Amino acid sequence: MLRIAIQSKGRLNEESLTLLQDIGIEVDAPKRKLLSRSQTFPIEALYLRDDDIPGVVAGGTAALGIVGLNEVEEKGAQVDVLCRLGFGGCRLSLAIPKGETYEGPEWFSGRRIATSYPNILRKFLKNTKIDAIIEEITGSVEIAPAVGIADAIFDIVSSGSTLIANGLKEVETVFESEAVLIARPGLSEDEQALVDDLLFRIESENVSRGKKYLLMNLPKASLDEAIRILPAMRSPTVMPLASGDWCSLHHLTR
Ligand code: PRT
Ligand code: ZN
Repeated sequence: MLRIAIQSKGRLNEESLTLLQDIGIEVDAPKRKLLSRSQTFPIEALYLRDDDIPGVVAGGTAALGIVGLNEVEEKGAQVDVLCRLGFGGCRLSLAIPKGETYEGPEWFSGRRIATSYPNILRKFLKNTKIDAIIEEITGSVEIAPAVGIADAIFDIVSSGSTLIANGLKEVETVFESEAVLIARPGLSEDEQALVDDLLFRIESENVSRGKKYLLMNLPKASLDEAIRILPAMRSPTVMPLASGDWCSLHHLTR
């Protein structure tokens, strides 16, 4: 039996559950219980705050977790990132008041930067040899410059509209993130077999997501033309029909 840590509420919760559902794994939503065993796969979901997921997986309480790569990086957790999941896309960026002139990272020298991601920021400042002051705050980071807590911020950006609404502009993208599946290193043979099954299902789901199954019966004489016209139809499946000069063409397409 595998235990998988999932965000209990927040931006990744719904899509994490949808992903599991899409690959045939039903678990109860976190409203009812914080630990929910699936009836369709030997797995149980453990619902947690996203900040706790990397540590719980690294520490072995859960074999797997679904969490933003930003959290894995920030916590420096010793986990294996098995695959990117294609949702929860965002970036960690530096932003400054929109009226400021920006010519490069030297702008940040001696300035105060508010963030909930001090470790990723510290690494960036070290690599760019910038000496700035990190003001660690846990929420409402975007408001920090306006209220005088900091000169700039380092925070998650997705559409960018929160920055604009707070009179800020994005000047450096430091880290690109999305939801990832993580695993505790050194899984047992049985656990690894289940994880391989899960990864196979996720991969199949990714391949088919957003695609359509095309089925077309047509005269054999028109087959070459159909393959030429139809999008990305490199190698369709062609099956004979009872009527000898007709065939059936099947293909997965976008
Ligand atoms: O309660 P818990 O601790 O579990 O949740 P949380 O509040 O810490 O995290 P949550 O649910 O907000 O986000 C979970 C994860 O979603 C993050 O760690 C990221 O990996 C991912 N993600 C994707 C985002 C965003 N997009 C995002 N836009 N996390 C936060 N935001 C914030 C951003 O900071 C900004 O304040 O949303 C706001 C709007 O962004 P714009 O740029 O679209 O305006
Ligand atoms: Zn959190």
